[in-house]
Amino acid sequence: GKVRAPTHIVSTICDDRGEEPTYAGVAMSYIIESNYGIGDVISLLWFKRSLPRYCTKFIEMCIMLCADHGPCVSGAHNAIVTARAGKDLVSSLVSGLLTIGPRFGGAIDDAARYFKDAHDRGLSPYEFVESMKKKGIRVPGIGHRIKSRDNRDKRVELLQKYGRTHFPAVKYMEYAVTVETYTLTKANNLVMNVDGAIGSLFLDLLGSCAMFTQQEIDEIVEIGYLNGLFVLARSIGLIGHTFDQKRLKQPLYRHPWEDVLYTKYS
Ligand code: Q5B
Repeated sequence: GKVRAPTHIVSTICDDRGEEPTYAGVAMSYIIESNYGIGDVISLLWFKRSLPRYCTKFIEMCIMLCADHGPCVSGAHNAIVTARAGKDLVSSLVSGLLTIGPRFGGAIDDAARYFKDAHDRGLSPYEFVESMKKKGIRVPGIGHRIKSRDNRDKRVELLQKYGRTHFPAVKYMEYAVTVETYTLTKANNLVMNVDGAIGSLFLDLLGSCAMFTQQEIDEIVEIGYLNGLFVLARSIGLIGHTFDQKRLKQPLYRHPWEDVLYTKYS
């Protein structure tokens, strides 16, 4: 009989061998003719299934709301400095992307992990936050440099409103709200941030749309899919900042001496 040569790569999301590529088995022409959006494409390529419209709209909201947050944030700053050093688009983009991590934009997966664990173990906000403090870990999804109790993050409000209106259940997001209520007793800027809103609401999406088994949810949270939403979204803004600097023909950036404390002591 025929002997199948062993393959070096196993791949399950996109098949390009036929007349047209398929995303998780769905043909490209069907995707276009059925008016699929970017949320549908993400659900096919990342989650390998077609999610209901309220879920794909939520994914699209995350992408739109996180696309940019001005020139002063870590990622945009890096992309701007790199573009002004005369580097190309890809270099400017990746230099911005490399700042995404536990403090900036990349706290979504950890927010989902910690909120899920604390909620499922029945910890009160006090028990959860104080146990994190004892371990010396900042609560992912909580805190912002410029947002505060009196200057709420509109993106968080829009996401919460969408979840409360369209999701069958929002227990993780409501738990995160109770955590925020507690952290706000400690400092005014310990609000739920956009990472916390997306992390907690995505848990609710996964748990309540009846499209994922518990094992699949645990795997998504463990692998860490959700920072991908911020990475993808913010790439749009970082590319925009790069074009902006080049269009404006901005010169090489040099940080002013006046803004550096030169000292021998720390
Ligand atoms: N404290 C975000 O800190 C920030 C605490 C906390 C308990 C916390 C901090 C943090 C968790 C990571 C997170 C996503 C670094 C943020 C984003 C996208 C963005 C960005 C943009 C965009 C801000 C002062 C005191 C200390 C700390 C305590 C702070 N956070 N305690 N849990 N979570 N959060 N990141 O203001 O006693 O003095 O030692 O790490 O979720 O990235 O727009 O800019 O779209 O681009 O610099 O929105 O919260 O304050 O670090 O000096 O802390 O507060 O322990 O207490 P800050 P720090 P103490 S959204």
